[in-house]
Amino acid sequence: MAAKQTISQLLFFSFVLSAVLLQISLTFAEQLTWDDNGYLMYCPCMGRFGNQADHFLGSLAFAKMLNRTLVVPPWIVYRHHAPPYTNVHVPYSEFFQLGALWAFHRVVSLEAFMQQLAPAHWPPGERAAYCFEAAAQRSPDRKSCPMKLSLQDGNPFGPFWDHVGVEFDRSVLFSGLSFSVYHQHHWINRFPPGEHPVLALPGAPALFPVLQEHVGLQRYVVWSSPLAQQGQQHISALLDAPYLGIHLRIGSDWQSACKLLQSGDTGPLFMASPQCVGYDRHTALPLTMDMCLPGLLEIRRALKLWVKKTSARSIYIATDSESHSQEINMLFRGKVKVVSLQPDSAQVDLYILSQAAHFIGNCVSSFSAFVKRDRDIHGRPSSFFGMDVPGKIQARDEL
Ligand code: GFB
Repeated sequence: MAAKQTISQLLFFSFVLSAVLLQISLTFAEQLTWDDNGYLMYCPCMGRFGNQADHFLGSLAFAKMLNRTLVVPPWIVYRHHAPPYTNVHVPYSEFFQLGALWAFHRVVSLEAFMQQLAPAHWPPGERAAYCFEAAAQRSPDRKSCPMKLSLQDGNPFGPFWDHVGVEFDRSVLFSGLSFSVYHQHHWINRFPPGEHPVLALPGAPALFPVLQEHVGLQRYVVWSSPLAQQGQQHISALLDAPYLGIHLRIGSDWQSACKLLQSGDTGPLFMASPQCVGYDRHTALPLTMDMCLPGLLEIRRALKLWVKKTSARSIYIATDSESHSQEINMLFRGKVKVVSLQPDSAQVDLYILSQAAHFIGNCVSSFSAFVKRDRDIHGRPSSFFGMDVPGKIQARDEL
């Protein structure tokens, strides 16, 4: 009888709690009011997750610099190898907490903006696209921003704006501006929010790789609870602590990219490499082939070193290609548990790597760079293949 009463009390409390939470979320949704300081909107149309994340940090800084609310885009996930065999637009909040960004600057998700604000404040007929004059040269009339480009090469631009039902009505071209703080006042004077409420850009207003002064913004990119829960479940079920996390970026596209390094066509600053060689071209450490495309010899060497140093009991392998689990298993003769989940969602790999006792990443990969930044924020150590002691890069947050 008493147990029955406790259960019904629990059910009642959980019902009340759900009602309160629902009310809070409805109130929050209703509270979305127009920001007279204007909005900044862009398509994360370059590269995959790591590239998009680098661009996101720069765009967040740019929105703050212009004092405009950032319209946070969904992540573009390219699912061309598996169902649904097309681009998937994943809301920011599926992977990370939108609310955590507020500690730095005002944000709204693109989805909420379109649902709640656009109908009254950015209706069809009043949607201007903004781009560099040089970019407009790519459009047939050379006067329009190539927001969707042509049907043949329109991916991911067309599908992105189509996904939120946006057609652009006119274009505003500019030149002689950059996204750096040097042009802050030029932007503000050229585009006052009263006349230009929504600055919609074809790409991120940011550089790749992320600038050194924006690396620290990673602290506002906080895992969503469902994603973290999912990752934690895998960690508890599969891995014995302490575990080592490694990122093997060795697939065919990467092999082609690293060939450029081998042929001497790049300097040490190549894609995400400033994260380990330094940001200054003049003082950058050398970038070796082992750092870009580690062979089995280097993978074995680094693993032996770090398993010993950290007394690791498991190794988690995240990879875009083969995991080399068998070879790694043989190396430790079964004394260290070797796990490679190869999950459907790359973010599960990122999360598991972010929680490891030690992480060995790929210096040139922005996928690894995301993990490294996340770990730095939490004081967790990382190294790279081909570089056991990374150059000291200060994660400055000067904003
Ligand atoms: O993240 P990303 O920009 O990093 O692109 P890079 C690599 C993508 O490959 C990831 C998959 O977003 C994932 O979808 N991937 C790579 C992985 N490593 C792993 C892994 O360990 N686990 C899982 N689950 N997936 C750049 C690209 O890649 O490489 C550029 O963004 C270009 O477009 C260049 O292709 C050559 O910086 O490594």
